[in-house]
Amino acid sequence: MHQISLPSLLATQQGAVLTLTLDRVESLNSLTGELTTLLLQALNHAAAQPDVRCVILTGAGRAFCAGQDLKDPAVTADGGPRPDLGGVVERYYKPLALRLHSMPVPTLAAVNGVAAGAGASLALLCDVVVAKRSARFIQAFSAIGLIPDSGATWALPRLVGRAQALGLAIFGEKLSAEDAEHIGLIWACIGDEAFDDEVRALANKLATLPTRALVRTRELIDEAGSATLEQALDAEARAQRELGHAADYVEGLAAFAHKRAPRFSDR
Ligand code: T3D
Repeated sequence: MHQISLPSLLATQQGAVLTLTLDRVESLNSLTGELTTLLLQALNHAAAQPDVRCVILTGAGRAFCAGQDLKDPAVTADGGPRPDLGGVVERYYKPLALRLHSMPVPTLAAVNGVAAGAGASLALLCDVVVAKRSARFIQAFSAIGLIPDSGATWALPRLVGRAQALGLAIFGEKLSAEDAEHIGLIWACIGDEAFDDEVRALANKLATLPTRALVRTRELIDEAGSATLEQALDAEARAQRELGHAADYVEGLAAFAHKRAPRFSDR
């Protein structure tokens, strides 16, 4: 096991799985400019490592992430000039959201506790989202007079449809992990006791699957949301052509023929 501890972010690699743990426990892992920058750097680094085949995003302590640190001077007025929140979004959240959503490996959000505001947005940009039964999702933005950001206006309606997306965003109520699974916001709600083991098993599974095909699958499903059927079919043909020439397909066929587990290696 390889571990790097940075202020507010912990990076641990076990085999092909990199776990990035938000670590500002005293403020429920809320996000500062420093933490979002460290997370972006860690994701960029992971994207360039051929031995990383899955990234887990999780939180230390009892929370996943409470969103923007509302005590950070960058976003508080404190009697001075009003902060430029658009600038904060453009500088920190936009690059982070784009990086997370375009990782060349599968991403797994392990929502260990409350995920609020931008914390929930980041989780929902991961490929697979699982949550502890005791965790809660909160679109906390409307309570402070803001709109859902960090990709939430894009991800929410895609995940749960317009009616649920608007309801969640407008009322900002706590949504249980069980209900989040029920409405299709997340992949699975997992009992608290089994959570760590099941997250590890899921991540190990993701790391053994054909990385490049998984990433193409994410891209095609997201693009298809705003494509015609014909455009989607064309995009599928292009991707299938590429993957048909890749090593993982040869390996998949060989494994099938010899009745053994495949050992995928493409990135
Ligand atoms: O602003 C911009 O740049 C634009 C971008 C915005 C993106 C966003 O994310 S906006 C949304 C920001 N997040 C929130 O509004 C959530 C605020 N937090 C809460 O509503 C609650 O803390 C929770 C529902 C998440 C959890 O409640 P609970 O009762 O379990 O814990 P708590 O007692 O409220 O919080 C524990 C401590 O964490 C507490 O500190 P203290 O009093 O013990 O010293 C609390 O102040 C701190 N904390 C929680 N959330 C934040 C925070 N500190 C700073 N920023 C936070 N977001």
